[in-house]
Amino acid sequence: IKRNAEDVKTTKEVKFHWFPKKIADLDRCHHLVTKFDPDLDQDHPGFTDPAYRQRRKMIGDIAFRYRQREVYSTLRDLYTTHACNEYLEAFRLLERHCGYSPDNIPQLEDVSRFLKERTGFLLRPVAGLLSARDFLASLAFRVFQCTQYIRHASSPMHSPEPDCVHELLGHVPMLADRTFAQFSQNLGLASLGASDEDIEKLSTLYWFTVEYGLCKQNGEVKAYGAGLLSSYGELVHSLSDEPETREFEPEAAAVQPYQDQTYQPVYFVSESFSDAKEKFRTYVAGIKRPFSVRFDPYTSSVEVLDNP
Ligand code: HBI
Ligand code: FE
Repeated sequence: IKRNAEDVKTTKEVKFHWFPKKIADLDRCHHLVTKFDPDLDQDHPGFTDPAYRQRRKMIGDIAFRYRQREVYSTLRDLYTTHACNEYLEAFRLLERHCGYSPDNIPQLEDVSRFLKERTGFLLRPVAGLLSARDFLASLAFRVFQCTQYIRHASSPMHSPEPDCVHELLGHVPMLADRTFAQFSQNLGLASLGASDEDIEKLSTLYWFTVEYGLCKQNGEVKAYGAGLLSSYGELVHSLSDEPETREFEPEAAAVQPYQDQTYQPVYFVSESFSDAKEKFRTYVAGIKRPFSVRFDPYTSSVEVLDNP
C-alpha cells in the first residue's frame, strides 16, 4: 500500500502512523489492497469478464464518492455566517424538499423541478466547461448548463473545473431567487449575437457577479457568488480583511482582470440584487447590436426585433 509522507508523524524521537480520530477522518481511510482486484489479479474469476469489471468499477466509484460529505458539511457550517439571506432561504428548502444532505447527491431532475417552480430556471446536463458564448446563451432561456460529475476524490476541497459540488452548492440556491434569476437571464439575453469583445466583457461581468459577487445585507457584507459558496478557502478569504472590495459598477467589473488560478485580489459588492440588475440594464443599453431581442415566456423563445 502506498502511503503519503504526511501519514507518518514524528513526535520528538517517536515515529507513529496517522490514525483517524473522528468518523469523518475515515474519508482518508481509503487505501485499497489490490492483490485480489479483478482488474489486476489474473486468477480472479472475473478477470476475463469486462462487463463484470465495468460494473465493479461503477460500484467502486460510488464508494470513493462518499467523501462528498466532507465538502458538504464543511461548507454548510460556514453558510450561516457567510452566505446572503437569499441563498440561506433556498438552501433550507433544498435540504427539506430536494435531497440535499451530507450523504446524498440529489438528482438533477429533482433539483430542476424545484427551480422550475421557484423561478422557471431549468437545469440541463453538460459534459464539461462550455465556451462563454454557449454558456451565456443558455441563460437567455433560463436554462443553466450543469455538470454532473464530481471532483477527484484526492482533492475534495478544490476543483479546477466546474463539478456538481460547484453547481449544486454554488449556483442552484441563488437561481431560486427571482431577482437573481432575472439578472442571470438578462446577462444571457445581452450575449445573444454579441461581438467577441462584448462576450469577453459579459463573461467578466458574470465572473465578478454570479461567480464571485458579494452583496450588502443589514450593514454586513455577504457572499452570493457560486465560486465563493462552493470553495471553503475562498469564501473565508473573500470576507476577510485581505482582499480589496469595490462598489459594483458594471463598466469597471467588465474589464477588471481576474484570477482563475488563485483567490481573487478584488471583489465587487452590490447594494442589492435589484440594484445590480438596474445597473446592468443601463450597461446593456450601451452595447451595440444591429438588432434587439425579446424573450417570449409563453413559447420560451427569443424574438429578434430589427432596430429602426
Ligand atoms: N461552462 N459548464 C460550464 N459551467 C460554467 O459555470 C461555465 C461554463 N463556461 C463558461 C463560464 N462558466 C463562465 O466562466 C463565463 O465564461 C460565462
Ligand atoms: Fe460556475
